[in-house]
Amino acid sequence: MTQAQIGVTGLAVMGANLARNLARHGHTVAVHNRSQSRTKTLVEEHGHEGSFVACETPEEFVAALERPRRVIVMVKAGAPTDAVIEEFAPLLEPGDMLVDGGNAHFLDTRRREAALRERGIHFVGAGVSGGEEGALLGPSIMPGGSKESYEALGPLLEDIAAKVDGVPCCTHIGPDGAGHFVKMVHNGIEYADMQLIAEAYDLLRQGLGLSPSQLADVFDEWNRGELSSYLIEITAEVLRQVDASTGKPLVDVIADRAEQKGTGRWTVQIALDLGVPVSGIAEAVFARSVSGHADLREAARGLPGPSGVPAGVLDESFVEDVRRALYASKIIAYAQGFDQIRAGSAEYGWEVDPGALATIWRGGCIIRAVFLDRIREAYESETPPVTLLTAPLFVEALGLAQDSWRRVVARAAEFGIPAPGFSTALAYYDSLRAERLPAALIQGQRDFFGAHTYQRTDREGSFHTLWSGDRSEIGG
Ligand code: NBP
Repeated sequence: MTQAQIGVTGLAVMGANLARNLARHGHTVAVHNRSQSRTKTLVEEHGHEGSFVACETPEEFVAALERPRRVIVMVKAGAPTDAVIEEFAPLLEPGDMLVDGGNAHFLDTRRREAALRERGIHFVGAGVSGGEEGALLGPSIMPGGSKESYEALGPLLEDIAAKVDGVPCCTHIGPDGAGHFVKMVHNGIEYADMQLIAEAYDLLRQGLGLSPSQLADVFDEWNRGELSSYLIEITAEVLRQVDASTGKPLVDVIADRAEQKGTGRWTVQIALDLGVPVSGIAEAVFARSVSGHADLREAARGLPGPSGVPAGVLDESFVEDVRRALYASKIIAYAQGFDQIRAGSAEYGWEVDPGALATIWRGGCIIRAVFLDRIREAYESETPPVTLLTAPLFVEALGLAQDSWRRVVARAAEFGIPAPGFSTALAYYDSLRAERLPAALIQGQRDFFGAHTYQRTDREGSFHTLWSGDRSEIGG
């Protein structure tokens, strides 16, 4: 029987496309799926693309693999992944590698990695981004797990990953759950980026009355500059699409309720646990949540507010204002995401290299953008910034954008156009650059009702004012 270099179990759209990608790159791939029909279909329809070994049972699949075995699991995240691990682990031997390419929660990955390590099996939680097309043509791959496993897996994964300037969009991220953690934050950043683009669209549509096809032209134009990215590119395509049954722009017949699959929510939950302010990502998750609350929206529709944008108040210059505001807000969202990665890396001892991460996000994944090159440069400079906001390139960009940014947020408030992403990004920027924050007053309030104490600006120590006594201060 032919020995396969690697195997893929779970042949729905992602697994099938990854298997085809591996086969197209000259690797012999063992393929297996719980329901055999998927295996059969894959080999019947795409068998000519490379060398596949179709396996009906887990035993047959494991026997078809050269040692140490490399098994990619591409099944639904959660209980199905545990079920597959339970099924395959007893058939594997020490030194074998089990790769979970699904969207697992990184804490599940840590648990699974620890359990399999006891049995001598390398468990690799690998984030895979790029959707089904990416899986087939070149995704961005974020593998965690042991360094040793990456030595055996890396060459194959780098082979099938997207390439930018000849550099594969795949690198070893760090131990245990590091790969799935960065994939989670990647998706959180994706939420923020999409929300900001949606706000830009809404501001220009409501503010200037531009049609979807005119807006498609605007996004096409923006895609030629510093905003150039996959998300801007597809935004233009979606806006240009006309609905076949009504003849209206498709965007006007799509229900305005955005869905979320969970990774954005996880990003915010974990950020709260780590104490990292990812307000841009949080606003994006909440904005989707608001859109889905039909009952609240129905009840509140018609509440008092400005009725639209008066004619002639805004002119063409608003387009450039919105573009700059979008770029500045995007810098904030990415800076916050990278802060969360730094915090997670410190908490779990992963030593994630942010420059390497920016490098592998330049291609293959949903947030791929020219902009990631700027982030890579910032982190690879001799003095990497504490926050991306202080990298010289971004200091300059934010400086150039800020007048526009403030005008756009003010106009949005004035005309009653919701722009939570733009607003929160600007508030974060102003908070970080502020000399003093009103947190001092909050500390005073906390000390008043809960004797929580406060620190002083002029002396070391903890202090408390005797609020219900003579109001003298104690402590030091
Ligand atoms: P799905 O997430 O829809 O999962 C379907 C696969 O899981 C089928 O192969 C199914 O087998 C298998 N499966 C299930 Br469900 N329960 C199982 C069990 N108890 N034992 C064995 N197999 C089981 O597939 P997908 O959309 O291709 O995504 C695969 C993974 O990749 C997911 O974790 C997803 O979150 C992640 N991901 C998806 C995308 C994307 O764009 N779709 C992007 C990035 C990552 P069956 O055929 O026998 O029912």
